[in-house]
Amino acid sequence: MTDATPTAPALTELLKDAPTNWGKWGDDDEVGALNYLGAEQVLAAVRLVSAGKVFTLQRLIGDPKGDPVWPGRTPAVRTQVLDESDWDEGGKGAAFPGGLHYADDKIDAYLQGSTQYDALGHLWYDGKIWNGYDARSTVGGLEKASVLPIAERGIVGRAVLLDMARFRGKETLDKGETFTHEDLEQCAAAQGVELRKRDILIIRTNFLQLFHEQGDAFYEGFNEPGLVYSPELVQWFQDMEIPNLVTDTIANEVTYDPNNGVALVLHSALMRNLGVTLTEIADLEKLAADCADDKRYEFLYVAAPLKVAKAAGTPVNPVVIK
Ligand code: UVW
Repeated sequence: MTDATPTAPALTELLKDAPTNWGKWGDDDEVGALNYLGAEQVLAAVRLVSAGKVFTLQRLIGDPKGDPVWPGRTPAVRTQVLDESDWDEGGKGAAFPGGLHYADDKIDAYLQGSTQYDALGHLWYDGKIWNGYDARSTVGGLEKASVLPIAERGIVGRAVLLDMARFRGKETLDKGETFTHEDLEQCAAAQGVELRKRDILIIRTNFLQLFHEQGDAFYEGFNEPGLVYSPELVQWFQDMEIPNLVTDTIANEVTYDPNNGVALVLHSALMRNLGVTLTEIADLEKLAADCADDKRYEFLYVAAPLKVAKAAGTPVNPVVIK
């Protein structure tokens, strides 16, 4: 994947005055803005549960219709290692006392190849990752700000769904379509939900529906829709103390900023600089349909990313409870 605009400014220049939270939670912090989610936030979120409705937000791994991944990554491959045929005559199935047979399988997958949490050290510029750690600490596996401390902590809080596709009256947002924090506020107002400090933001674009509809053409001129960088938007995330941004796109934001051509500016401004955790490729369709139905866009959100040592990201099946 190449930069769409050769004249795009360097991130060091674009973000030279941007806020950071480096050091805010100590010199050894590895979970960033998740520090905003304390016992008070957990208890307030639990009190939102009233209907007993449960939604899981992970996309299917090994979807027969294909798994959408970031260009250059490959979808997961699941391999059957053992099944009943291994106990056919001459098969490799072991003869267990009592006659036990079993099935085994394995998976070869990008840790960022499905619904996932990014580690805060997943992406950087200027030789420094989250909290100012040296980017050389990523060599051979993340020694600092890997996804493990995030997985060990878990994520629980009040989340709000912002259904940008429905708000704009569209089945899906378009390639490269952008929106701002002001659009998020207008969407929340139209949905009748209050955005509060320390909310987990879940944004629906339904863009990945086009992956299934368009086949290979989906990747031509790849440019996902999403939030677009501005200093005001970054300040809004900072003032709102947003701990976690969850989207149904592969990379959480418009891929190429239409104002300057820079790729994934918000990964740098929000994740590297503010420590906001990013959750990508969520499946929001059932949840969004239910919210449109019961008009309740706030709920308890719980996520337990897998614990993988030194990893830059890890799969997750977040759970929403209304
Ligand atoms: C990149 O940052 C390249 O990928 P993602 O955040 O989508 O895993």
